[in-house]
Amino acid sequence: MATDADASSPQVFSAESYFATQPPPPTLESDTARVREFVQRQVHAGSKVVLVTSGGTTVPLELNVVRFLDNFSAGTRGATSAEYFLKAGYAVIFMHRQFSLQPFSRHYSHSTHPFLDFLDIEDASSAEIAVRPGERPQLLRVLAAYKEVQRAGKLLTLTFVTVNDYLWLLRAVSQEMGVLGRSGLYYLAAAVSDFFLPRQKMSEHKIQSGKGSLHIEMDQVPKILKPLVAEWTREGFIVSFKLETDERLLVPKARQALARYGHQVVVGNDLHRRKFEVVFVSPKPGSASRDEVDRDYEESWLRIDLEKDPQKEIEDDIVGELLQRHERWIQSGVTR
Ligand code: 9Z3
Repeated sequence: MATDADASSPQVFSAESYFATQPPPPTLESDTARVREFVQRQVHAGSKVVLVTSGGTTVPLELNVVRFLDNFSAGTRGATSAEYFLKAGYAVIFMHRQFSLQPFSRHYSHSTHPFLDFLDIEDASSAEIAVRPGERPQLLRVLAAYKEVQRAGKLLTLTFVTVNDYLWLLRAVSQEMGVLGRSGLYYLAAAVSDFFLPRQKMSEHKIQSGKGSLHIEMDQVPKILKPLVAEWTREGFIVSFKLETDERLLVPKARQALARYGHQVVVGNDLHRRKFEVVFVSPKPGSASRDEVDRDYEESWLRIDLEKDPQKEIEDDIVGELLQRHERWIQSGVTR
């Protein structure tokens, strides 16, 4: 086991050795205090709480970071799902990559629906600006839902950028959510890097060109679901996402994740089909002991027809399905 990362040897980081050697983000303490306060308030209100993680993570290559690795995720799945959870009455901890999409404001993102395009200047001298009539019904719907969520204090937003920020924050949030017991739901839709460069191996300054090529050996990010399920939040209902580009791998990889970590659901999605098709993979009822490696699994596919209904968002149905499963989980009172 790696206990102390040095500059040369390849490391196999367990979660434990990771947190012992990689530094926490500076905002961790204040973020944790906000989460604690939010969770307490929801416990008093008797609300169910979902943690939604969303967006990609970066992997910096230098300490004075000029370059980093990133991935494609815009945070659509997470931001959209958060809205449906809020609509269903859940309190939402929305943990997202800085500048990725957010609930409500996502409807007016700069690329899909820039807000300057639906405003008119009525009278420049008195700064009178009006929303175009055709845009009003949707804006009213989005704005009303947003204001209501703000009024009720049901949405807490946390930000990460690097995979290191993400890991520290996920640990802190899930530990704080432990008090929720079975009312806590984890919806882990962020696209998390599998590889990272430990601090001890990073060059301090900008990597110089001139050698003709660049070789970087990265270490594997520890499998964070393992301690999440087994230690940090033992009663929560945990849904992880599995992304593949070869659809044939989705179900086997999802089963493998369930066998390894013993959580409740893996939602599998193919990169190119994720807007209209996902698969839910879970242990068969009755084989739910989380310690058994040999459980039976079942899968169910969810598909929507975007040609028939272009406005439909698959997250509506993903969340709908998970609400039912979470409720059954609460009712079953299974202790793990
Ligand atoms: C997902 O699979 C999400 O559904 C997407 C959403 C990232 C595809 P967008 O942000 O995309 O709406 O554009 N997230 C999980 C991906 C992931 O990193 N999963 C890990 C893995 O596959 C396990 S936690 O190993």
